[in-house]
Amino acid sequence: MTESDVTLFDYWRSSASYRVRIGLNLLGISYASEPVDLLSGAQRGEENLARNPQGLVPTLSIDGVELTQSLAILEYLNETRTAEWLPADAAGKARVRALSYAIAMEIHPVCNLRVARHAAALGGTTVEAWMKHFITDGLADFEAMLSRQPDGRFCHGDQVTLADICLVPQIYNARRWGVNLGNLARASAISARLEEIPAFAAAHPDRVCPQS
Ligand SMILES: N[C@@H](CCC(=O)N[C@@H](CS)C(=O)NCC(=O)O)C(=O)O
Repeated sequence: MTESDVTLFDYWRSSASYRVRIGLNLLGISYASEPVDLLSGAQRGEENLARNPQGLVPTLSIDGVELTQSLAILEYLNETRTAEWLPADAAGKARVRALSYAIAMEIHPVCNLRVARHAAALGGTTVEAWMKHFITDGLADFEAMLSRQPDGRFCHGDQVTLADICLVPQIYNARRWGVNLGNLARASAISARLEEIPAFAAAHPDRVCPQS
């Protein structure tokens, strides 16, 4: 599918941006990438605040609108394109959303770099120890949620869903912070399968990292 005027304002290492890159790739939507350099604080600059009042990435400009919040963006794409990232049945939909939220609304906000840096500045922890602690706990909960349903190729059966789009960036982050994934048999196996899908592989931070 060729679409014109699609721009993703993102940062290569941002897991919320990584989710949206996966979604766009899965749909075959080609887009221009406009990096917002989180290290230099560009997210709090006037230009980014005008498109993303929370001073965050990602923002997706598509169909003449500017969308923020990665899950809202993915749900928009799911509704306006043929994505089928949510099962048709209400219970399945609720389960996929619950798995997605367990990552995007439980692990991610606590492990945002600014939160971890603030905690470390208050004393008694380091950024690395903070990340390891909350990612380990959060992924253990995720594994327990997965194990309540029969095994499938992916998080919910054999079709890629929103939960899978959340899982892969979270596993990337876990590796980045040296989290032991040894107890996450199902999540690790699912992530390994997903990482082989070209749309997921092409969204990997190392593949989109701007060359200096
Ligand atoms: N819930 C938001 C989270 C967005 C978010 O936290 N983005 C991070 C990068 S992953 C960010 O922009 N951080 C910049 C900062 O904290 O200053 C979403 O899913 O889009």
